Amino acid sequence: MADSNFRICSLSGLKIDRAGELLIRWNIIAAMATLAVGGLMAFLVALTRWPSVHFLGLTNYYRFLTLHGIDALLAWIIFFEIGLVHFASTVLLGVKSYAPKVGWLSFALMLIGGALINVIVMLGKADVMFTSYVPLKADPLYYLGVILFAVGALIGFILFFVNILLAKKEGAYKRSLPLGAFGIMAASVIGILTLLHGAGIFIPAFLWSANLIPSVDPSAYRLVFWGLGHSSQQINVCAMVTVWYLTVAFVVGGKPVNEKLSRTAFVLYILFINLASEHHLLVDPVLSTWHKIVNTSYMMHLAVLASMIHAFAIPASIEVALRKQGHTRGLFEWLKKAPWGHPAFSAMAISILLFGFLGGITGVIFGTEQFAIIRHNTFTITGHFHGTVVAGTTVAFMGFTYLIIPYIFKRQLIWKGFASIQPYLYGLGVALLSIGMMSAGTFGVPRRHYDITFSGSIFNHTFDPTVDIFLSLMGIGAILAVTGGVLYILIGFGSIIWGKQVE
Ligand code: HEM
Ligand SMILES: [Cu+2]
Repeated sequence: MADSNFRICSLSGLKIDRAGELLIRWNIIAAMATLAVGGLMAFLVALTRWPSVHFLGLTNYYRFLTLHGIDALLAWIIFFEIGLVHFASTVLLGVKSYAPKVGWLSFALMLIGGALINVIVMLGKADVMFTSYVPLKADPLYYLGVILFAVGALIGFILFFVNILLAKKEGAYKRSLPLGAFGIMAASVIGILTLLHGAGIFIPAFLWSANLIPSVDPSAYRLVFWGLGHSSQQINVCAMVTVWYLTVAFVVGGKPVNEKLSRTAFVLYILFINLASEHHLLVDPVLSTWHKIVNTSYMMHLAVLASMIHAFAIPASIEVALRKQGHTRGLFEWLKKAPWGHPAFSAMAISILLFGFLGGITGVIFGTEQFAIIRHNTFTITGHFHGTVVAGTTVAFMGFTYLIIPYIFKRQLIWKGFASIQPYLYGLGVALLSIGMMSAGTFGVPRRHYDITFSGSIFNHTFDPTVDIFLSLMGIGAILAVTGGVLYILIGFGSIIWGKQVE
């Protein structure tokens, strides 16, 4: 292996392999492109849910909602995570990418699968939303697209293990992986389990839609689907928490205060999260109460414990690092002197705060059987997961993009002023969006319904007028968040194309 393929990054000191670097770049580029599409769809859907605007008609609403779920939740997040897989298993360890061709195969399958899904949905052949619950039926090519995308991602996660094992043989690390790579390892373990569930359910659905098998049992579909749908949220949490640790390390030089504890917390995610997937099925009459309670009232709390550990460990490591830099006056000088204008740092802090308060706490509440019964399928749940996967994961990934554009793309950020306000703008927008949705849901406003004023439907009653205030709050939040999202896309692509070259 020729060492000439490596370069040393002048900003971070990282030893970067050319082949690994290209894989990271293209996965991040694909992630940003799909977020742009997902964000546009979000805007149209949000304007429709805002009764005073009520933008789209029935068909387009469901079509664009399907695409929003697919592009934002599946494509943006997973492309970014595969970028992180390459980053953690090559750059963080200072080794080369051992099988770049396999990395490109994974990328190509994800790209083809993702494009296929987008085309089929836009053609109106799959208005089934990202959950595609049977017996809703889409064109076979839709399921094929999901399968191709999932197989690509599966190969990407498997490649992580190939890389770290060969790196160990080469002596890149001694006993255990550095924490950043350990977190992505946890994400990859969950990723592989998750995607196997995906195959377990999308292959039968594909065969059924191609008329090769007569039916798929709806309750079996729902159970196995959430083995994919929920567990993949834990890939997101692992990746997000890892990004928090990496950001603290790169921006303020912070080290975890108790590395063993942080590692244990990642292991808790692996052990318990899949079991906690049943919160999606708490109102499902098919499963027994015993089963549901063991999963969501016991297993879930062990996964939540892990998040609590990280939520205390990371701010503590920031405090220790900043105090070491001399910010020791009083209790909070370190907090005041933190680099709030650095978009990677502020995004990380906003992500921790909003994930904790909007996503985490609400998740524990609505994941208990009694509350799930009241809130299931209301807008409250949509508010909850925009608190986790948008205010948490998406904000963290946006911050990480700003961090690695200079390291990996060798470009300086353009529009530094806009970049430093972008996380605040997006975070504020998503917070209002999430709070507006959750509050409206409290009054019974359903999710996935394009017109709650529509009489003659099952909602043939008038909602409490307060609902209008909350849905307007959501709409205003959506406008702010979309503005922040557009800024992210412009700064991201603009920097990659026009940013000043880093030595
Ligand atoms: C500008 C940012 C965003 C806005 C304004 C927004 C807005 C919305 C709205 C209004 C809905 C409609 C729900 C309904 O009618 O039931 C929705 C659904 C959803 N959003 Fe977002 N969203 C944003 C970003 C994201 C991101 C980044 C993700 C994923 C990482 C995401 C994931 C989802 C999912 C999974 C659904 C559910 C789709 C379904 O029920 O089938 N959103 N969003
Ligand atoms: Cu879940």
